[in-house]
Amino acid sequence: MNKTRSKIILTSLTVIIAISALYVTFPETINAQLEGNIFATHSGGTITTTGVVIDPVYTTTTDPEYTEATVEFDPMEYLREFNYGTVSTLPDGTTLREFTIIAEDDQIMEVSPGIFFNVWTFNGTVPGPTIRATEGDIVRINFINNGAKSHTMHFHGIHPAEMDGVFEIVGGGGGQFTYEFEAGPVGVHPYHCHVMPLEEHIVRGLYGVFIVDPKEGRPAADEMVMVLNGLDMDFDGENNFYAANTIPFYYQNNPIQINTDELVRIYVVNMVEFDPINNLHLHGNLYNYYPTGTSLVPSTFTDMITLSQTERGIMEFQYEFPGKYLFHAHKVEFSEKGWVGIFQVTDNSEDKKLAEKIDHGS
Ligand SMILES: [Cu+2]
Repeated sequence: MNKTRSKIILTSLTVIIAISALYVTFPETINAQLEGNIFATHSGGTITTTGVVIDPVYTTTTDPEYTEATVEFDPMEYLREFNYGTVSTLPDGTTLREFTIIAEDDQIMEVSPGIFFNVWTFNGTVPGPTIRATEGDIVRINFINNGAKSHTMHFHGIHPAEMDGVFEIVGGGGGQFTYEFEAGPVGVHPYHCHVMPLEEHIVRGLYGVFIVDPKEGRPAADEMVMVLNGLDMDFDGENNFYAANTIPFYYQNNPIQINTDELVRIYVVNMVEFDPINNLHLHGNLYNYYPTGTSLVPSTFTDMITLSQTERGIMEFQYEFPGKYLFHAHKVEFSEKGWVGIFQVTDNSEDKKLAEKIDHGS
């Protein structure tokens, strides 16, 4: 017992002496570390901190010019942005839609004021771009992996085994793979990286939405995409923030503008990892819900759906009364940690009547 104690004391003394010797030898290095590190902020400014850095491999720099790896992401833009690809017609008359998707795994995103997170991205954002095609189109994805780690693109849907993005690992540093398949079935599907450890490759941000429209189309609507996601800031296998489209509280602080008596269609995909379920409650209204969007007939008329990982569907509704309406996870922990937003409903029927009058010259 006494022997062990003296060993501990001796070891501690050795460590203290070693550190002191280091300070005498390299005082400048240690002082430089106390000066703090500089971060580029979302608004283009910089902050300096000596605080704990969440991911020291990627987030520290003393170069004030450092902005290259900073993610610029606007949830309001993402909400209604659909990518139809470069369109051409194949000799047999089929529509070909080509997309280039580039994976990176060293980007910094300011997910909340002053809170930086090392995200992994498809085309520079989390989620990646919303890829959209019509049933029967040929979708060709030119995938380039500019990350340091291996990645793939795994689409949910129907396609040949070698297009599944699981066994054909694409190496970092410029590895390439071309995914090509017929778009189907009709609906809303996730795509995500499928390299192990899968949980990490997903939770860091390598996912997005793939919409397959029916040939006959859907009725005209104000269309949006909402990816329900979470951020595990301290890598303990639990989410610290939740959101619709990545930035906690974004649509509460920046309400989504919609109109009375106008059909709203939301493609919603749950990508929350770690927590087994998520849900979505709409205030002052109910919505028609189409699970996975595969049927053109809704399965239910409700104000609440429950979704497990990668479960998704299409919501359709319209508001009769103008005003502010919340939408949020009814799992209150999630809404209080960021997964909450507001629809600002405007009655523009008078404007519409006026516009019609002008159109008819009366
Ligand atoms: Cu990956």
